[in-house]
Amino acid sequence: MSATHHRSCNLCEAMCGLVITHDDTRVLDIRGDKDDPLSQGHICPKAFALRDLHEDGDRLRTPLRRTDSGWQDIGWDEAFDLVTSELRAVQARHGQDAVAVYQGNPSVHNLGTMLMSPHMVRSLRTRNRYSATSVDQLPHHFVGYYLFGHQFMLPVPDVDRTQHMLVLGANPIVSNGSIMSAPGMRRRLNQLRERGGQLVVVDPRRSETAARADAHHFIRPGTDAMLLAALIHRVFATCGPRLRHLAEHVAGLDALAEAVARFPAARVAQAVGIDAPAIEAMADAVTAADSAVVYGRMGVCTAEFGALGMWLVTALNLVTGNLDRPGGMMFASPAVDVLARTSRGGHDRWRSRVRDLPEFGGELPVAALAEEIDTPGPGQVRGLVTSAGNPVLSTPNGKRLGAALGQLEFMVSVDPYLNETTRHAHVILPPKIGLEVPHYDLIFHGLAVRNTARFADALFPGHDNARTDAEIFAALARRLGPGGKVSTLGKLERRATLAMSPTQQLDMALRRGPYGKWSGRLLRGDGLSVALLRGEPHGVDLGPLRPQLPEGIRAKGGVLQLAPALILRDFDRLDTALRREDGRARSRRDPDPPVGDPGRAHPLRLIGRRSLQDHNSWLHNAATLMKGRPRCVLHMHPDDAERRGLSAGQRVRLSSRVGAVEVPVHLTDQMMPGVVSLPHGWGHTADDTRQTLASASPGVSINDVTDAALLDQLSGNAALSGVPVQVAGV
Ligand SMILES: Nc1nc2c(c(=O)[nH]1)N[C@H]1C(S)=C(S)[C@@H](COP(=O)(O)OP(=O)(O)OC[C@H]3O[C@@H](n4cnc5c(=O)[nH]c(N)nc54)[C@H](O)[C@@H]3O)O[C@H]1N2
Ligand SMILES: Nc1nc2c(c(=O)[nH]1)N[C@H]1C(S)=C(S)[C@@H](COP(=O)(O)OP(=O)(O)OC[C@H]3O[C@@H](n4cnc5c(=O)[nH]c(N)nc54)[C@H](O)[C@@H]3O)O[C@H]1N2
Ligand code: SF4
Ligand SMILES: [Mo]
Repeated sequence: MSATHHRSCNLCEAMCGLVITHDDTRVLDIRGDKDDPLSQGHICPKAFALRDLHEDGDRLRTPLRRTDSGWQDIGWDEAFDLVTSELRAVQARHGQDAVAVYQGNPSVHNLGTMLMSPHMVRSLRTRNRYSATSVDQLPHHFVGYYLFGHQFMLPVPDVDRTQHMLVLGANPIVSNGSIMSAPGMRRRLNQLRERGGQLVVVDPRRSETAARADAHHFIRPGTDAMLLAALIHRVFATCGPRLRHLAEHVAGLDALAEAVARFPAARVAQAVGIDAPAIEAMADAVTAADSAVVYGRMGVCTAEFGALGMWLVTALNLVTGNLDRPGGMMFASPAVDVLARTSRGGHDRWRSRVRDLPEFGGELPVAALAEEIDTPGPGQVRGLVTSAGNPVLSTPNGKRLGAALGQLEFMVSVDPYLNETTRHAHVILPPKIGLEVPHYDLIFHGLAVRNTARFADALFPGHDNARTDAEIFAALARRLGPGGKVSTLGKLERRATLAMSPTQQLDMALRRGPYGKWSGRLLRGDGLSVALLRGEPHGVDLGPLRPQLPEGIRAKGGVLQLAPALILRDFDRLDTALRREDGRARSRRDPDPPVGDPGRAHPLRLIGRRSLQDHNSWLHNAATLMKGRPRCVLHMHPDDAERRGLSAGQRVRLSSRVGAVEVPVHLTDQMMPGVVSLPHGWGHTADDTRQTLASASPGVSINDVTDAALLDQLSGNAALSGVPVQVAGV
């Protein structure tokens, strides 16, 4: 007997509505839900991986313990007791900070993890907290914190109403948007063109998005902040700032104008690789449009000036009058008020032991994790919890991290797979995932281009005796206890929360939220609650993005400080980098740069690449996605290949300061000359992992070549883009 189940896909940020046909145990079909108000039927190939994940025989079903004779199944209670006593033992021997925590990307796509893991992490009371944030979107939080007054105040492009979109370092046609949940970007961008709008893309690769743009400019990796400074400079020099309704609420315009005065188009042109008239035209197109939005993502963030770059993206939207305005950069109004429920953040309240890198939002840069484990001395990390992450493949110099994990006294991983990271654990706790858990997007409804809300109960019960992430974290948090002084009221609250299911907690949050049953605002005669959402299987439409400022500003005095001291100081660092880039540009013209010139050993710049069939490191065991040609291939411009005597398809050695890998090369003029591209998330090992398909097509890890020493000094985000490399035939 078949039935249908409706839910949104939890794999990426797009939240596509799905209609799943199933019987008692199996998925029969997965389609896009045409009635979903956000995704309107869109779906990508990865959605079918939900079925593969459900059926995957390699997925772990019971807790595993590593012993001298291999992995051994153990019971849940035994596993929880063991983990608790081992973690506390490491802390007793070496201090509280000796246990580190790493939380990976699927954490934010998992309701239970979002609600329950903070209790367990708090129990540990460690300053060594890490996550995928610092190889990804940390600069966005940095801007949220310093400009708007809350680390989670992240504006999103009002893509459905804009007349001009300037995209830097994002490929939303493939990624379906990030910090911009926008399923079906192809349709949305077509509609932009149909209503007479324009799309301009800045990317060192003619990406799938760039290929559909009205204009595409190659940019030298890592130089976006220079370009953005020049764009703002041009705005000030031509029409001047237009602040509209925010005029009374902005400070620091003169200081910003002075700071960007050092970066006119003519000065940055050579370093960024775009000529001055084109830079000026890019700025003029933004100011001339009825509405415009400048959107920067991975390419801007994961660079040496990630935070300054994102700051300038936001500043450019602001000074052109496009912040908080339909068709510009706006804030979502989600049904669960995440801002009210979370800390506004913090910066530099403590630093990492080895490299003295500042904390942000309670976390240290993950680029520092390996050295914190493998550098001896007081405060050394000796124990680790990983959850929903694969940092050996996803963080810079992952090989060093992999080796470091082998030295830990105790490691536990909450993960459904035995992979390149979890194989180092002493205990693995495998949760139910995907279709086996209830789903509501706590985070991404707040980053979506339209306000909607959608909830689904679990479709399948999961394996006998299996646990959810929420149950795992609650069990550990209970056993670990609060880990320090807590008031009696605090203790009661903690106990009550740990006893509630994620769905119950969500229900309370929805009811108290801006559209909730208990908030006084009525929706269709009734306020939002889980019960209401259960009766709306396609989700509820809460309308287009609405202006929120100045009331919504959380920064001190309700004022947006455009040029705080730490931003102004970073312009000096940018200036130094610009001089260095100019030097490099000169040595690029010189076919034989002098010995000792960094351009000589590693003259190329390495960037990443995403594909529609991949999702970071963890869907390479999904049968539907592993069809077709090999995807872990280095892309290179034919001229760069010719200079090195390389031919299409040949194996090459890609090397950097820290490591080297061998991959096949694909020649394409989609690449900017001087830049090569390799996807991340590959480099699977058959050795001691249990992923049959992934081991059969392992690929190599780009993060064996990326360099943990390269990071944005301001935010601590890893500079994964623009790594200096060399390529040679093997
Ligand atoms: N299919 C698929 N979708 C995904 C994912 C996936 O793995 N596969 N991952 C998800 C995740 S976790 C995230 S965070 C999002 C990311 O979403 P996006 O940010 O849209 O994803 P990327 O494809 O990494 O896009 C980065 C673009 O920046 C370009 N770039 C690289 N360096 C530079 C530079 O220095 N300057 C500029 N201007 N451009 C540069 C790259 O060529 C690339 O086209 O995607 C999500 N969606
Ligand atoms: N060079 C380079 N490196 C990059 C990037 C890049 O563009 N270039 N992109 C970066 C980005 S944007 C990101 S987000 C990171 C991702 O980095 P990570 O988050 O560290 O890695 P993932 O590959 O997403 O691994 C996800 C893990 O979670 C497990 N998992 C999946 N679902 C669940 C669940 O529901 N519960 C639990 N407990 N576990 C689950 C999977 O089995 C897998 O082991 O990689 C980053 N690394
Ligand atoms: S774009 Fe694909 S992976 Fe992302 S939510 Fe939609 S169907 Fe899922
Ligand atoms: Mo990400």
